[in-house]
Parts: sequence; structure tokens; C-alpha cells
Amino acid sequence: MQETFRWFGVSDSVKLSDIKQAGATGVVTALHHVANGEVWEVSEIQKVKNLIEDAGLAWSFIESIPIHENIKLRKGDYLQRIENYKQSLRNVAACGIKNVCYNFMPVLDWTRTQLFWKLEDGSTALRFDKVEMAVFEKFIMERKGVEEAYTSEILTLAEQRFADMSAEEKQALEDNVLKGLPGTVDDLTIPVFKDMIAQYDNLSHADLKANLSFFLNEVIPVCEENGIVMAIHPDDPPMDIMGLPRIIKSEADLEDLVNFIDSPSNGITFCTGSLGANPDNDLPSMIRKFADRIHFLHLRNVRREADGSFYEDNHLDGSTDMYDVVKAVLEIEKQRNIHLPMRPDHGHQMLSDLENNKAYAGYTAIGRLRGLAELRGLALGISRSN
Ligand code: DNO
Repeated sequence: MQETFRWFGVSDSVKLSDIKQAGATGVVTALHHVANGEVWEVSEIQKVKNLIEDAGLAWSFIESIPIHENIKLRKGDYLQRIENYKQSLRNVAACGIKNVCYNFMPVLDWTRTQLFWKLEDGSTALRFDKVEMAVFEKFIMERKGVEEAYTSEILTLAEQRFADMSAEEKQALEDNVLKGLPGTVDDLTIPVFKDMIAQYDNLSHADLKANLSFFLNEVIPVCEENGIVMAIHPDDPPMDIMGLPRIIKSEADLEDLVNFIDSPSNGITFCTGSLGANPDNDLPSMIRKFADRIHFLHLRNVRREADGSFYEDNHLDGSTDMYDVVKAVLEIEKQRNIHLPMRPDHGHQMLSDLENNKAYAGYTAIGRLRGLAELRGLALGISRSN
């Protein structure tokens, strides 16, 4: 595996020099200041690339060139937005970057209810709590149809939880759920959010899949011409939330994806955290199955709870057997004679990160350093004993 670290640009409290000291050789970043749907200009891409290379690192993967909502909805100016996307692809290729991550989640990207949830050892983790999510949907956003999405048990607990919450706790929950992607533009407000969600009212899973297929059939030929691989990030969490269709959650979904257009450029970001939150996903077997289409790895471990809640555990703990995962990864790397870019995804807030809490939630320096070091050791141990 090629070891990489995510970096949110010059405003990130984790510096390129920190990434270098963590022992990573690659950086994963994006033009976070460019609005979604606009063209990435060569001069802007080159500026970021120079910063990374001056620090003795390589820009391994773009995460992400985001997809404009109109493309997901196939409405309004979506054809122009797709043309913009193609131009951004040509421009990144012109700068020598050939790896592009993206996702097709409606409205929201990843979603958590707690960003700094205290663990027994005093460190903090990201958490998705099913009851809190129900509180958000039913009482904060007052979503119609919420009753169909939860069991009566969860709804009763949500009612009790909401009654016990202080105004600050309610606000914190709202902020956590609506938080924009780190390093990007504004966080959402409830009215704006509701309007955005309403646009998906009549869009089924099959419709959204058709829109993804349409998009891929437009952009993958451009990727092929320019030697680019695209790698879709799975939905996080891997379930429908807030009545929105989520379409990249399981083995069957990934199978549909690879069939939308049969090209090595139409690939996958294998995120063990997102896919691992769905207990039906057999991760090592999926890695072997989609061996040729996996271009990027996000390694992290969630601990699943009985009601569908989960939190992010240490990289080698949690519900996923990371030994089996890394073993499968090393196998496919050998078959393909390739080192796949991997980033230790998320990390706890721990040690000095707790005192100097400026890093984006999940993207602390020390927590990810711990994750990277553990994964590096695991990979070395497996490869040496084979
Ligand atoms: C969360 C990330 C995601 C990911 C995007 C990719 O920490 O893994 O936000 O970057 O979904 O497009």
C-alpha cells in the first residue's frame, strides 16, 4: 500500500510537515475553495501541487471533485455541470494527477450525530447514534414520513431523549448533522436543508442509479482518454437517511456500479468504515471480488451496535477484522502488481490533539498517526510472514 494522509489545504491545522513526519509519502486533497460544479483551473491545481511537492510529498489522490446536485437530480443546468466536470478532469490530468475520488450521496456527504464522543480512555471518536438521528429527523427537522423509517422502540427512545435535551444539546445535534464537509463552504441551515431534500421527493433508488449511470457514461470516456481512474466513495452511513435514497451501500450496489460502464476507469474507493457499518457486507470477499476496480483504500474500523448505531473504534479494533482486510488487499496488490494508495481514515482526538483542538473532526494528527502506524505494522507483518 502507498501510505497517504488527507490534507485540507493551507488552513488545515495538520501541516504537510506533520504528514511527512507521520511517514506517509502521499497527500490526498482537493481544491476546497472552488465551488461545487465549477471548473478546476490548471493554475489553481498547479499551485496546490507545488505546495505538496515542495514538502517532499506527492499528490496521490484527489478527494474529491464533488458532483453538483443538479447532476444527481439530472435537472436544470446538469449538462453544463457535466461539461465543467469533464474540463476539470482534463485539467487535473494535464497537471499529472490521474486519481479522482467522488461520491454520489444526495445533499449530504458523511453524517454523524456526535463528532467528539468521549471514549473510556479519554480520547474522542465520531459516532452515529440511531436514537439521536431519530431525534433530529422527528423533532428538529420535523420530517414527514419519519415514522416509517424507525422502529417504534427507537421512536419512543427518541421522544424521551428529546425531552431530556437542553437547548445547547439540541443545537449541537443540529450542527453535527448539518456540518459541511471539512474545509469546504458553508454548513447548512434547516430551511435550506429541507428545500434541498424536497427536490429528491420523487426520486427512487433506481432513478438515482440511472442518473449515476448517465453521468459515468459521459465522463468515463474522458477519463480513458486522459488515463484517469475515478473511484466512487460508498455512502456513509450505508443506509437511507432522512428519506434520501442512498445507492452505494452493498456488494449488489457495487456490482451495479461496475456494470454501468465496463471500464477500469470506473472504479471504487474501498472504504472499510462506510461499508463496514453494514453487517451484511463481507469486506475481504468484496475486496477479492472487485479486485480490478479498487483504486483507493480508506481503512478504518467501526464498532457496530445492535440498534444500528456505531462509533469509530481504533483502526485494529471494532467490528471489522482488519487482519483479514489487509490480507485481502495485499493479495490483490500482488495479483495486479500495484501499490494502492491508502489513507488511515479518521482517527481519535487524543494526546495533544485534545489540548489543541483545531483539527477537523476525525482528521486529527495523532489519532490518524496511530492508525497509520498500526496499519503499516500489520501490513509489514502479513507480507513478511507470507
Ligand atoms: C469522510 C470522507 C468523505 C469522502 C467523500 C468522498 O471523512 O471519507 O467525506 O471524502 O465522501 O467524496
